[in-house]
This record gives sequence, structure tokens and C-alpha cells, in this order.
Amino acid sequence: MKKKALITGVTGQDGAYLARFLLDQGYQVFGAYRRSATLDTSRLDYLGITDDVEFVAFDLLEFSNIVRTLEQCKPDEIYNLAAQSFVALSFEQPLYTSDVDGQGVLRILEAIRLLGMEKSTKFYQASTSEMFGKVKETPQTEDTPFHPRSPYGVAKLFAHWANINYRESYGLFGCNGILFNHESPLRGLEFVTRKITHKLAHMATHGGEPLELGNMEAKRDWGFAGDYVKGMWLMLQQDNPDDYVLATGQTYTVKEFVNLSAAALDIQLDWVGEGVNTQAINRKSGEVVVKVNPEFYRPSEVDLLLGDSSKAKSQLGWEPETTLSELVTMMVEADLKRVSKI
Ligand code: NDP
Ligand code: GDR
Repeated sequence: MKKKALITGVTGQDGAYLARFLLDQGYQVFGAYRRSATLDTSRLDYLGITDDVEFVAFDLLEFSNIVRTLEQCKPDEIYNLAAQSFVALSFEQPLYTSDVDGQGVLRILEAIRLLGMEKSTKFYQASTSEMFGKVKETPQTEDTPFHPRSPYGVAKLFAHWANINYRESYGLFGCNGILFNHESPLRGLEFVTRKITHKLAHMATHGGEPLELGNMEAKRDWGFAGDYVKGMWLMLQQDNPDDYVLATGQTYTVKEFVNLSAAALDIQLDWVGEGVNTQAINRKSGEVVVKVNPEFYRPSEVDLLLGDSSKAKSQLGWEPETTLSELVTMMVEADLKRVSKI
């Protein structure tokens, strides 16, 4: 009998990579997607696995729908990747974000309990380094105190503790993966890495207006999404449920990510100015490639993320396999292919 996995947020970046990983492991994969006029399978198409996923309509806001989905699929493992995942948007839509990312998780946990599935179904929750927020110590580990700096981070922290509470109260096999930023050619265009690689690839091919960014001094620990989904799975294969940090242990500024992306396109940049006047100039052509648009600053920022995933390494045998420069090359090449078709 094949093991059955239910992936919520299957149309997202991680959902697509995890679906491929679990299919490769021989799982029957139920892909829970948010129903709308059209089902966007573009990421699953990119990986060539759309026909292998069994789709089920699912919304984190709808309790009865969650109960019916669990009854229908009877999964051995649930991976809850669905979320309003864009931090900047959470400042504009804090109530919606808390409903989806916070209470939505509680709805799944309650559905598991209501159906008496807490001993037969394992649960993975997509927690995040965004919960660390204001820097207390680096590198950040499972024991670093949390201080979220966005409505998104606050909602995710609620979900994180709710999962721990159901583990302690009802014996649920619930794991939280505290994942640091992970990117790929399938990353949404709003996130800074993909915004950079896509726009620079477009400028290199077609020209156009400069790339506009916000705070370029923010530091992030960026890994490759394809590596991280394996860590999610490993967490649910252990004898006991626990929480784990997944990270690369390296941190870079947004500006450094711009430089690496430009270099992959054979563009050398000279940086001038400071703060809102910061600009990057193409050394050869003298054109402005990057400038600041204060619209992209956040009301409160997470300045520095740097994770220590030694617990995942020693207990799960998990390590990131892709370097940042390999990741940047992969993203730039994929975007060059895409923009060349325009
Ligand atoms: P994406 O934004 O790419 O995917 C989010 C998914 O959630 C989409 O499939 C989206 O569906 C779905 N979704 C949104 N709202 C609902 C809802 N109300 N009901 C059901 N589904 C919904 O995110 P990622 O793949 O990058 O991230 C996966 C998870 O991991 C998220 O929970 C994110 O917060 C978390 N995370 C991500 C990190 C990263 O660096 N990528 C790091 C740490 C945590 P639709 O296609 O309809 O919009
Ligand atoms: P983040 O990712 O907020 O860390 O959340 P994002 O790529 O949006 O921002 C990273 C950093 O870049 C700065 N920045 C900009 N960000 C965006 N999006 N657009 C810009 O123009 C821009 N300019 C500068 C941001 O201020 C920030 O400091 C991601 C998401 O995947 C979450 O769901 C996940 O939980 C965390 O990573 C870990």
C-alpha cells in the first residue's frame, strides 16, 4: 500500500517541489489547492508532475471543507504549506493573514482531533525564521527567543505554538520546520530574489526601466527550496515529533544578491549614494540598473537572519546541497529562458 500525503498549498513554490519529492518516494500525493475560476498548475507543470497529483479543493478559512478533505484523503502525512506567505502584504492585510496563517492551522489541528486522526496522521507545519524577527542572537537555533516583526510572523508564531500544544495535549505527531528563506526558479515574483533575477534578466535582454527595491541592507540566509522539502519529509520519518531549523548558515545582504545576479549576466555594477539615494550603475553603459523606491520599505524590518541547522544535521542527517552562487545561476538561467520567449 502506498503511503498517502496531503500537501496544502500545492500550487506554491514548496508545494511543487515537495509533491515531486514525495512522488519520487512512491507516495500517493493529494494536492490541496485553493479553489478559484482557474487552477494554476504552472509550477507543477514546470516540474512535469501535474498529472501525477490528485487535486482536492481546500481552503484554510473553511472548517467544514478541511474536515471533508481529511475524511476523503485519510492521509498518513499532512504537510501544511498553505499560507498568505508575503510578509509585506501582511502589513496591509493583518487580519486576513492572521486568519489564514494562524487560525487556519488551528482549524486543521481541530479537524484532526475531531476525526480522531491524531494517532494515525502526522502533521508538518511550515514555521519560519520570520518568527525570530528582531535580532536576539546569531546564529539562530531552535532555542533562540522569538520576537516577530510582522503580522505574518505573529500569525506563524501562533500556529507554531498551537502545533506544539496539540503535540503535548493530545499526542499528535506534529513537527514545526523553522525554515529560513529558500528560493528557486519557481519563487513568486514578489519576493526579492526572484524580483531581482527576473528583472535583471529582462533588462539584459530587452532593456527597460531600472529595478526598484526597498531596504538593500537586510541580510538573509538563502537556500534552495528543492533541498528544503527533503528536510520537511525527514522530520515526519523520525520516531518522535520535534521542531527543527533548516538553514544554510550563511547570510548575505539584498545588495550582495543583486551583485551576484548581475555578475551571472556578465554585468558589473558600481554602487553610489546611501539610504534612499542608493543606486547601482552599469559600469560599461553608465545606465542606472537599480534604485530605491521607499514604497518597498516595511514598517518594521527583520535586519538579519542567519540560521544554525546543526540539530537537523545530527538528528535528521539533513544538510543543504546547493550554494548561493549555484542557486543564483539556476534562477538567472531559468529567467533568461523565460524572458527570451517574450
Ligand atoms: P507560496 O506563496 O509560493 O505558496 C503558498 C500556497 O498557499 C499557494 O499554493 C497558495 O494558493 C496557498 N494558499 C494561500 N492562501 C490559502 C488559503 N486560504 N487556503 C488554501 N491555500 C492557500 O509559498 P512558499 O511555497 O514559498 O512557502 C510554503 C510555506 O512555507 C508557506 O506557509 C510559507 O509561509 C512558509 N515558509 C516559506 C519560506 C520560504 O522561504 N519560501 C520560509 C519559511 C516558511 P494560491 O496558488 O491559490 O495562491
Ligand atoms: P521575506 O522575503 O520577507 O524574508 O519572507 P522577501 O524576499 O519578501 O524579502 C527579503 C528582504 O528583502 C528586502 N527587500 C525587498 N523585499 C521584497 N519583497 N521586495 C523588494 O523590492 C525589496 N527590497 C528589499 C525585504 O525588506 C526583506 O528584508 C520570505 C517569505 O517566503 C516568507 O513566507 C518566509 O517565512 C520568510 O521568507 C522566511
